[in-house]
This record gives sequence, structure tokens and C-alpha cells, in this order.
Amino acid sequence: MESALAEESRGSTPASPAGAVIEREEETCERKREEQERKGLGSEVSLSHSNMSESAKVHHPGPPVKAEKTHGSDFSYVGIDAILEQMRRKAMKQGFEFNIMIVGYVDWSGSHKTLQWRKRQSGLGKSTLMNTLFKSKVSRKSVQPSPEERIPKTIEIKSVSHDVEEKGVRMKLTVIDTPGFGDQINNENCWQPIMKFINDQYEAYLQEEININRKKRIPDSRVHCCIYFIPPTGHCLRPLDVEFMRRLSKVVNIVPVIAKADTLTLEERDDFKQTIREELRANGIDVYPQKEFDEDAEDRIINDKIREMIPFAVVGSDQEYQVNGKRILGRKTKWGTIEVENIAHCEFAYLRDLLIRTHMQNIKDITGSIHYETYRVRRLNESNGHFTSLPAVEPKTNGLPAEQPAALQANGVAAQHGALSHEM
Ligand SMILES: Nc1nc2c(ncn2[C@@H]2O[C@H](COP(=O)(O)OP(=O)(O)O)[C@@H](O)[C@H]2O)c(=O)[nH]1
Ligand SMILES: [Mg+2]
Repeated sequence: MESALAEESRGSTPASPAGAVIEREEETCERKREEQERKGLGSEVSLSHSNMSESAKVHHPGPPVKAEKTHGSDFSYVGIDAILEQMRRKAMKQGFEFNIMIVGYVDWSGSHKTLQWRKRQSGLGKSTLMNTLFKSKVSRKSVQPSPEERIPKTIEIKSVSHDVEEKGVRMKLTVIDTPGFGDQINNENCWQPIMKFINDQYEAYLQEEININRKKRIPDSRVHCCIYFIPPTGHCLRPLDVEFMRRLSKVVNIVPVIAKADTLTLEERDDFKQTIREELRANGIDVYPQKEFDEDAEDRIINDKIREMIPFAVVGSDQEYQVNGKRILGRKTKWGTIEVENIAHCEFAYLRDLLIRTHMQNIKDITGSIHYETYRVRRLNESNGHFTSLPAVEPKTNGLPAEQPAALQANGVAAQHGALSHEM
């Protein structure tokens, strides 16, 4: 799929998230190269990242002339900082994965709500927001459902992957949609299929990890972040919102947002945000960025600011308009155009920055080092003593790799996820 992001990297549109970062990194590297040349380190050091033989040149005890040149003005310089450039190039080559889940529901329980009303209230703007975030058609357009499909009977979990590229940085973005959540007559335990899906991805990862014949890179289908959409009622969280976030925040990074915030006045918005923050606190719901995982004082200052703003009141749109000669994503109304990326209009830009520009790596790190780790420890403790009996680590007598465990559904789910994930 040709993404808008890829197009943007060639076009004249303003630099977008990853692009901005890469540009900064390139500037830094350029500066570093210039500095090294000034210091007399020459191009050999700057080439050291290109491949092993080149880097070997740098460390190989060369002729005295070379050594003198290298150590010319700064004898103590070793070149350790070049690792950053090596890492950058490796990351560019490998690309990376980011998996976002979107959850939220409109309360249709009142019997006076007609099908027509429900149709109008079709959603909270989850798919639209994904398109707004990644400026391309990453989430399937909501199609008009047939009458019998209008009220899903069960929660479906739909996972769609996209290869997005920007300035040479490749990302496999997977959006996991959960239509049907909260739509049933009895919503008791309706968070369970979502919890199961998240755990299934951890299980799939674990099975790959403990396999004797491991893949060089384990495919990462773990849910890095779950955006929970709260309808703009201005009242308070509904019991299911609390139940979902209370349970799920223990296994995944939850980012709550107020959907369709253009329907609230500024005052209503601020009051609603305040109420939600208090309710989250009162119910012991620890949403992302979790205080206990701040790494240092600097982290704490930055994250405290984010925590004071959560939940972000967002507006989504995949419609482009021309405002003051600039192309913008917005919602045109009788009284003007809401510019989604304008912080005077809504808080979409803060959400985008958190998810993409400033905290994406941290979101992935917390998934791996906290949520997955908790799952892994629990799972391995459970199977303690029987560990070798897990089929995944038992090589077959003919020397071929063991089959994946049939009893543990995880790999089956992963395969299904993989198959689903490229349907576009
Ligand atoms: N007022 C308003 N409408 C929105 C917003 N985002 C999406 N919509 C509209 O809400 C409807 C449902 O959006 P959709 O993204 O399909 O919702 P989903 O079912 O949650 O995925 C569509 O008509 C969108 O144009 C928003 O921020 N504000
Ligand atoms: Mg949708």
C-alpha cells in the first residue's frame, strides 16, 4: 500500500513526525562528522559505521602516520559516540513495529434510541483518529452496515497492518480495532476477549523466545498501546469504562482520550477532563505514562506535564482543507473549520506527539520490560518444573525443529493475526 507518509516524504508537505526526528539526527551526525574532521579524525572514523571491514580499519593498529593523524588534536578521543550512528543505520535497515489497539463504545442501551439514531451515532471516531494520526488510510473506512449487522453480536478483533515509510524509516503499523465492545445486551466481562487477545500476543512472543530454533527477529504482535475512547458526555466515566481500564491497565499501556471533543465547550471540556482524572485516581487506574516507570527526574518533569493533561480531548478528521494557504486536516462547520492539529482548537497534537514523536520508543519499552515481563514471569512460574515438557523446546529425534505447541493456542492466534493483518 502506498502510504501518504511515503508520499509526503517525497512531496513538499511539512516534515512529519519521524521525518523531523531523522532530520535532527542527520543534522547531529553531520555536525559530528564536521567536528571529527576538525579534530583531524578524517573520514575513516565517520565511515566506521558503514560495514565491519570499514570499522575494522579504524581499530586496526595502522601505520604510525595514521595514528598521529587520528590522535592529532584530541588524543583522548576514541570514537565511542559513533555507535549511535551504527544504531541508527541498523534501525533504518530493520524498520520497526508499532501496534495500536482502539477501544471505546457509545451507550445504546436506552430503548428509545432508534436504529436511525444509532446509525448517526455510529462511532466515536476511532477509525478517523487513526487516519488523522498517520495521515493515510490506515484504518478501514467505516462502511454503512446492513440493518442486521448494525449491532454486532460479539466483539470482533480486527487487526490491519500497514507499511508506512517516511524519510527512509520504515514502520509496520498495526491497528487493532475492537468493534462490538460494549454493544451487547449483557456487557459483563466484555473486556475478556480483548484481554485474551493481548495475552495471546504475549504468549506467541514467549513461544518464539523459548524456541530452540529462534527466529533472528521475533515478530512483535504485542499490543504496545491501547487508546481508550471516552464519549464526550461531560458527565463521568461509565462503569464499563472504569472496569475496562482498571483491568487492562495492568497488562497494556492505556491512553484515554475524549472523543469528538468539538462537541464540548471549553469549560465542559476542562471540567470533564478533571472529573476523569479524579475518577481514574479514585479507582486506582494507572494509565500511560505510569508514574512508577519514570526513569529519572527529567522523565518525571516531562511526564508529570502529560499526566496533568490526560485525557486528551481530541478531534479527528481525514478531510483536507486549505486554510490561509496551508493544507490542513479539519472539520468544516457552518461557523468555521476546526483544525485538528491546531492546539488552540483541540488536543490532538499532544496525543500525536506522545504516541509518535516523543514517547513511541518508551511505549514499546514499557510493553517489553513491564507488561510482557510480568506475563512471562507468571507464565514460566506456572509451568515451572514442566518447562522442558513444553513442546516448543523439545527437538524432534530426527533433528528437525519441534512443532509449535498445539495446546497453547497462542501461535494459532498469531498465525490468524498475521493472516488477518494484511487484509486491505
Ligand atoms: N464531530 C466529530 N465527528 C467525528 C470526529 N471523528 C469522527 N467523526 C465522525 O463520526 C463518525 C464515526 O467515525 P468513525 O471513525 O467511523 O468511528 P468508529 O466507529 O469509532 O471507528 C463519522 O461520521 C466521522 O466523520 C470528531 O472528532 N468530531
Ligand atoms: Mg471504526
